[in-house]
This record gives sequence, C-alpha cells and structure tokens, in this order.
Amino acid sequence: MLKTVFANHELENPFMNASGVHCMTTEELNELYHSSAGAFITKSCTPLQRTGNPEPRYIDLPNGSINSMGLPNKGFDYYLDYVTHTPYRKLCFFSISGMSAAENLDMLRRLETSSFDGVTELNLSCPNVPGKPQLAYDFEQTERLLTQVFDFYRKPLGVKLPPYFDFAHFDQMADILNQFPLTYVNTINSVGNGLVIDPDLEQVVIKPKNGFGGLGGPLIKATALANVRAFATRLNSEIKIIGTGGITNGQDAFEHLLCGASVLQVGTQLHKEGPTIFDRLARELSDIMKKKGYAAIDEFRGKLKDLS
Ligand code: RRO
Repeated sequence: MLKTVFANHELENPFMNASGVHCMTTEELNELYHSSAGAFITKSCTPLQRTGNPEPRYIDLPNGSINSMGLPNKGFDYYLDYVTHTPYRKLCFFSISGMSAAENLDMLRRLETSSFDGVTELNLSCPNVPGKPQLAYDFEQTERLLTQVFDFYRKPLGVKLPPYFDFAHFDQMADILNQFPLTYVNTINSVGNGLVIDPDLEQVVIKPKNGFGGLGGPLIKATALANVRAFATRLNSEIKIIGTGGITNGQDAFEHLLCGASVLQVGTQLHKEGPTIFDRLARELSDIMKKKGYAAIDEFRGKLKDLS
C-alpha cells in the first residue's frame, strides 16, 4: 500500500534517510540498504575528504536537534566507489555539496561519465561551513549554477533547499527552478543558524560558530510543511517534492504527503532511533491510511484542503 514511483524507480515505501544522518561510511550505508527504507542517500560530499568542524557538533534536544557538522565526509571517490560497486536493488541518491560552483560542476561531470545510475542531489543549503553562505539564499548564483549544470548533466538530479520564510522568496525560487529539467526539489535542509543554550551552565551547547547551528526535528516541522506546500503549489508537475523536516511518526509523514511530498526524508529521529525507525514509520503510515480508507498514497498526495 506504500509503494511509490520516483524517477522511474519503484520504492517499497516513501521513507529514506536525510543526507548527513547514518550515511557517512559504507557500514552505515549498508545498514540503510538492509533496512526497510524505500531508498537511501549518501552524506553530502566534496571532491576531497574533510574532517569537518570541532566537536561537540551535534546535540539531540527534547524537541529536535542542532548541528554544525561542517561537511565532514570521506570524499567524492569514496562514495562513487560505493554506489558503482555495490549491486543495489534499492534506489540510491548521491549527495554533493561542493565548496564552489567549480567543485560542484567537477563532481557532476564525473558522475555524468560514471556508471552511477541512481539520482543525484545537489545540496544548495549547507548552513555550517564558516564563511560559506547557503547558496540557495542567493537567487542569481543559484540560477547561474543550474544553467551551467544543465548544459551537460543528463542524469536525474534534484536540489536540496534551505527553508524560505516569505512568499516573495517562494515565488522567486520557484520561477528559477521551473526553468530547469529537475527531477525533484528537496525541502527543507536544517533551519540554519539557530542558537541553543544551556541556562545552568550559561553557555552554548555546540562548539563551532559560537554555538550557532542548523535546527532539525519536531521544532521545524511547521516550517518544513510550509515549504513543501509552497513549492508543491508553484512547481511544474514534472518536478517532484521530497519532504524533509520533523518526521518522527506516521502522522508527520501523512501530513508531508498531504502537502504534496512524494518521498520523505528523516534526519533527527533516525539519528535518535537508528535504521529500525523505517519499520515503525511504514507501519504507522499504513495504519493511518487503513483507518482513513486509503489504499494508495496517490489517493491523498497533495490534496490538502483550505478552509472554505
Ligand atoms: O555537514 C553539515 O554541517 C550539514 C550539511 Br552539509 C547540511 O546540508 N545540513 C546540515 O544541517 N548540516
């Protein structure tokens, strides 16, 4: 009942990890592969490996998480080797997050000529590298980069966006994205540069950037749903939406689907619970659908109602 078609692949269910969580090493990626997740994605990578920011750099909160990992990753070749040498029957997404347009274009050229036949995610929204603003908050640079990408890139590609908070920005970004043959838009990355503090110790809780970091989990769900809905109602129907942000149970998943998401990514709660979470989410979403009399996700996807 949860079967979902995405980029011409049939997924057992719409659930997968959000890039960054449980996907840094081949061991973690294998655990996702063998879990109940319908698909999985690699950690956003750069051409060369990076150690990332100093620790502590990820903290679980009662209502979510804060992180300033700083793009630690094992480098493009490590993940390309994994996705091209592991026989897989589960859709695999490959996330890249170059430190410059040139780095992104270089990695995409190498993916284009490789045997990789999954889906590529271009991360335009990492909030945690000191001195590097989130690219997708710069509309001109985003349009220029996508123009350069689609000059040569022919494999399925989506972009990972930061949250937007104004209708003018939803409109402007959707107008840009609608010009390109994108497979999907993934919304949202963490809500950038929140500040969580410990009042007893009178100090911040993570070390990098004086405690500023990306927020995830239940505390960002309303912003995630707003962005899913805003893009679902503005993008061409060929561009699918991946809904990310605040999914901890079947009801959260149901809400993202109602707003128009096709695939659902889980970050904070996967970090807390581990890959067995995908069994629980699939069961809880199926139970909700059964109670409501839905036999397939397509019967309610995107059908959120306004008040009359
Ligand atoms: O590695 C990170 O600090 C990170 C990345 Br690349 C991202 O896209 N989103 C996030 O919350 N953390």
